[in-house]
Amino acid sequence: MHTSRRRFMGQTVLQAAALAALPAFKAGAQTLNRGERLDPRAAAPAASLGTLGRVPAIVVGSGYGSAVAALRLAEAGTPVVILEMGRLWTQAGSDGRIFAKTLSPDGRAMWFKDRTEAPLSSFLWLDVINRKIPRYAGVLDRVNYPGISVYLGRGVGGGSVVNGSMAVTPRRDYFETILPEVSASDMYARWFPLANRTLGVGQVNPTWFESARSQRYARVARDQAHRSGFKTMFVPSVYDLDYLAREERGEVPRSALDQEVIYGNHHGKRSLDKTYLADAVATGRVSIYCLHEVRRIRQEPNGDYLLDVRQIDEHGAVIDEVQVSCGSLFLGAGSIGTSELLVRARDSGDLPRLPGAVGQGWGHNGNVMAARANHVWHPTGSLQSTMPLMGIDDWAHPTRPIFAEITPLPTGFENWVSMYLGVTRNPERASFRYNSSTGQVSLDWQRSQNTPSVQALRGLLDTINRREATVYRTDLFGGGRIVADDFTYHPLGGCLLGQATDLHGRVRNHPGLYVTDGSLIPGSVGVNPFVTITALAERNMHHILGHDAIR
Ligand code: FAE
Repeated sequence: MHTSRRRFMGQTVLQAAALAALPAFKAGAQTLNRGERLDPRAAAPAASLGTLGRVPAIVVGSGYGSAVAALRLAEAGTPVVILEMGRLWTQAGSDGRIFAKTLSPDGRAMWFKDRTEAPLSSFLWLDVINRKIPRYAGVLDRVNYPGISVYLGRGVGGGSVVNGSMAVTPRRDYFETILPEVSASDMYARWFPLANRTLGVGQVNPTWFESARSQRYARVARDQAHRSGFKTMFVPSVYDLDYLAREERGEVPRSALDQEVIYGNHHGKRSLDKTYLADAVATGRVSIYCLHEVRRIRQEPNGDYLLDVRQIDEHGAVIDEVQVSCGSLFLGAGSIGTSELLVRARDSGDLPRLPGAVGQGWGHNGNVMAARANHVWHPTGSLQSTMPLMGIDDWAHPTRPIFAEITPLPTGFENWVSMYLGVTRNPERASFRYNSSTGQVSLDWQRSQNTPSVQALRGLLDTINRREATVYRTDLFGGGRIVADDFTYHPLGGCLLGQATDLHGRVRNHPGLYVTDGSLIPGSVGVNPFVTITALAERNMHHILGHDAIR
């Protein structure tokens, strides 16, 4: 990818910000250095949030939707304040590492948990995966609702810091089904290409793929899929695939080949702090306040939005509670974060005119996982890249459409496992509900709503198992289960485009209030969602900046 000079400057500023103002993590220590807020001098004139009073534009969160909003606002000349509840992940702790080790995690791994909560809970039924950790503002969160758990990234860059880099543009016919009022011609001619370019999406070299040691697991599962009559495709990625090849040749420090992914990558990953956010910061108009959580949104008589913001240190101690107001408020806190903020605002009476559609239409993109045990003559390799590059495409199936990515199980030793993340077409939806006695917002998804997804993945893998005379692994997901249907990586919806908002993310009845993240997408996109979230945000921001006054 061509790294522009401006982007390089932005990346340097984000690095410098960390060195200047962020807490260091002390490896092995139960108590870590006391944190300070990210000094906004790194990106713009210094001022603590509480002294700002009123600003023109605030962006909540720093994931895909937020990063697009911040960049395009700043390019249009508007000073932007980003409020992000997580840390900036660019500074190494005393052990020389920015992120925790995957197999021996510490507090950096998870957002204020006493123990890690990894997607795989055991291996050979042994409780060897999750570890006790100190409570800390770590990079991965697992929000546990009664019927489903949702994995989220916490920190500057949101989900981009922890995700698997799979950067897939959805099938056009399915996109037209889920968002019929959005011009697919514009999306596919303009906004998807722009998103792919700015995110730095790349394609694997097929010749390298066929010979790479770290891709054996993918080739084994691909060949089995073909023998059962299924089609496969390469999965585009924002991981630097040249870097991956160099990792394999031993020329550079390993990251994808060092089991790194859900707790952060030290190298190779084009997370948003290296792309959109670096570009945004390089404009000189963007200030990022991290460890600042927006807790309440109200509207003032003059139409401005007033935010209650809690600043914490990285151990969770409250440093400050401040208020800041703005004329234009862009919510990019993700499907869960934005839906929670708006449902609470409406049902607590802070923003009572928010539409009834706020909090509706949530889905998990049909996410389910399962694994198969291969015969000894089909080893999957002791070296596995954490960044999936191959998927089984059975979306054309008449009754159980599925796109199943072949995912690694990088234990560092031969395990003969083929694992799959299924994205399925599940029509079930759920709603967010406010509990006035606790002030909490919950999600009413029921486990039984996963049935279409489980059936789709079973349909695919039962076929492969029959052909290969193999069986499922039942030792990985807890309780002897074949299919992991208790968590998702892809929360979508809650503030649907065209329902809770107009067709460009303007919240109904609330001039100056916008939604710019995955909560706009109605529960399903048929592939991994971040390219769609980014492209839709680009489209919406272009329209908004052309029509609305940002005051
Ligand atoms: P998101 O990226 O979640 O950003 C929201 C940000 O807002 C976060 O940084 C929050 O900390 C912050 N925030 C939330 N509430 C507040 C508040 N009240 N105040 C201040 N800040 C707040 O939102 N997708 C793919 O396309 N390909 C993949 O390979 C892939 N793998 C994944 C693997 C994992 C482990 C996970 C967790 C997700 C994965 N995803 C993947 C999903 C993808 O990361 C996700 O769809 C996007 O990150 C969602 O983007 P948003 O802009 O909606």
